[in-house]
Amino acid sequence: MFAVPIWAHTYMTNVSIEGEKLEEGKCIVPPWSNENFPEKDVTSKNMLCRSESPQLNGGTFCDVNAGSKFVMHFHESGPTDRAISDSHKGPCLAYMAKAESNGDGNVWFKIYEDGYDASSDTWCVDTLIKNDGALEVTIPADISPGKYLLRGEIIALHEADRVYGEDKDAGAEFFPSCAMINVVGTGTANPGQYAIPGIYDKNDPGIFFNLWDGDTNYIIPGPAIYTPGTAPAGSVNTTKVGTGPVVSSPVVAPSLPVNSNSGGKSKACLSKRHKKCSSSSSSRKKKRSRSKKHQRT
Ligand SMILES: [Cu+2]
Repeated sequence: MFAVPIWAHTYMTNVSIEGEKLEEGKCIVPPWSNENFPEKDVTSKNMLCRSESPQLNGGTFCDVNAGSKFVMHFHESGPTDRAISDSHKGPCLAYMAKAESNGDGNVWFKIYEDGYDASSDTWCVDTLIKNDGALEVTIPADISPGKYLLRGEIIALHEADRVYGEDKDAGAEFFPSCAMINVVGTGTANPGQYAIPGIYDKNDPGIFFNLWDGDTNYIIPGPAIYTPGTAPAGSVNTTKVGTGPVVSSPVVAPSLPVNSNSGGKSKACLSKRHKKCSSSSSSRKKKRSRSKKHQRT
């Protein structure tokens, strides 16, 4: 048998620019250990790009035109694998930040979100699976050119009916992955006022959410999507608004040691509770009947 990890979840394997799919891993910040484990602690630095300190040095930034479409491909264990287990219902989101920040400070802005459509009982994850893992976003047309991190994120809610920390499996699963892009254009806007970690709280209604109780009103977590034309022009670090402290450049990335103590993470899907991660037909069937509750309002 192939050594496919049974704890497989999802991560960004490829990107497509102007319809061309690039080779695996190109212009993507690697996950912290070539793995696809979820992060569950919204205060962890791993929330950034599933890497405590994104290793941008030596990486390639791909040119992307402002205003153009950009596709992030998410797969479970590699580019040809399925996108994600269909048990992992939840929203998809995307954020950007100037790469010079290394992702640190109040530098992020949201560019995309897709949650739950009650009329069709469709989660973004359902759409993602239908699209074979392709998540398409539009790069805001008015942002200033330069290097950015583009953080795509899938959130799975199958364990989100308990707050993170309540028991060892409790909490939503976060699957952030970051692309590295060089935005080409003539824009002057410099949005970016939110910190990651910092955008989410474990008690947010879109993070502490019972997928199984028929609640059709899902509130996507995080800040509002950036509206082009609303950000200040000029320096990112001197004119932005925000509730947190303004971060001055240059921002030095913390040189934290690789966290080998992944604790509950690596065990999460090995536990009985996390059989929801498995793709056995019985578990799928159970999921389907449970999710039908969404249709009873
Ligand atoms: Cu999972």
